[in-house]
Amino acid sequence: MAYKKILTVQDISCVGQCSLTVALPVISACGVETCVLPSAVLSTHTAEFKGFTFRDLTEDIPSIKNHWKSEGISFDALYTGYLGSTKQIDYVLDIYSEVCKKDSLFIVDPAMADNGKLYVGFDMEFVAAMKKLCTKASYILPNITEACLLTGIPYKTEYDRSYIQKLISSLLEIGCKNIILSGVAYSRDKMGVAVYENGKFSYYEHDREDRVCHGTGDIYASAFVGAVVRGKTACDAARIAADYVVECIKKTAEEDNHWYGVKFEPSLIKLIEAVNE
Ligand code: PXL
Repeated sequence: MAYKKILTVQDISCVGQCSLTVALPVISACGVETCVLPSAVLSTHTAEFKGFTFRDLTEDIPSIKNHWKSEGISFDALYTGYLGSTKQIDYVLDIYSEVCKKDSLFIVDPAMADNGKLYVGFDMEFVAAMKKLCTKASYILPNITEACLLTGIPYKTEYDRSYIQKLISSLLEIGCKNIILSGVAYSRDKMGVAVYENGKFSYYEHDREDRVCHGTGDIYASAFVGAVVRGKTACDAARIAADYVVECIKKTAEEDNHWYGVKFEPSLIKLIEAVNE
């Protein structure tokens, strides 16, 4: 197996089982060297915690990148998650052109919204910048809310296949390449992911867990990245990531008051097995 080195750029939420505290263990478990660039440090994530601290690290990014350049460091893949400002998006583009290899994969999770709403602290200017980033990526991993914001299509909670096709074709029209659209449910007891890769469309469906957990998007994206960097097709990586998230939600649901995140650690062994199959 070729040993791959990835760079992931996203925040550190010290408590909350999301962003870098998920990406680092999950991608490493997939057998991929995981280098990190923290976009900000927060005491917790911003969903439901009150009074969190936020240290923006935007101005550290250019000097970190320049040091890597002077050391001749480069990456086989770049994966971005939650970014703290529009300026960071421009800096990420510099990183991609200056310290990634020519054929590096570029995976963007446009982590900025869910359930029809932008996360605290984001606005439409940020959405416009994220749209630009998405058009440069090899793969994007939006949920339905994010796909709506990127395309201007109104958000719906009930829809049919033609709505999902429309979201995907609009993402292609704005210049996105390969699309992994998560949280696509055509019935009450099922959940799924719609994948568009190299002109082919597929849909992976699995049982829906009743429990809603914060942070499943980050776990999903990190497992997808680990699997795809290990050479799986987008379709297989999407299935592996979805099955892993279902396991993590089941573990989380064993306890009533684990409200701020997903217990992703106990099922890492299953992810490792799936990625190495
Ligand atoms: O899970 C996405 C995420 C990442 N980082 C921070 C967040 C969120 C979602 O709320 O607040 C800081």
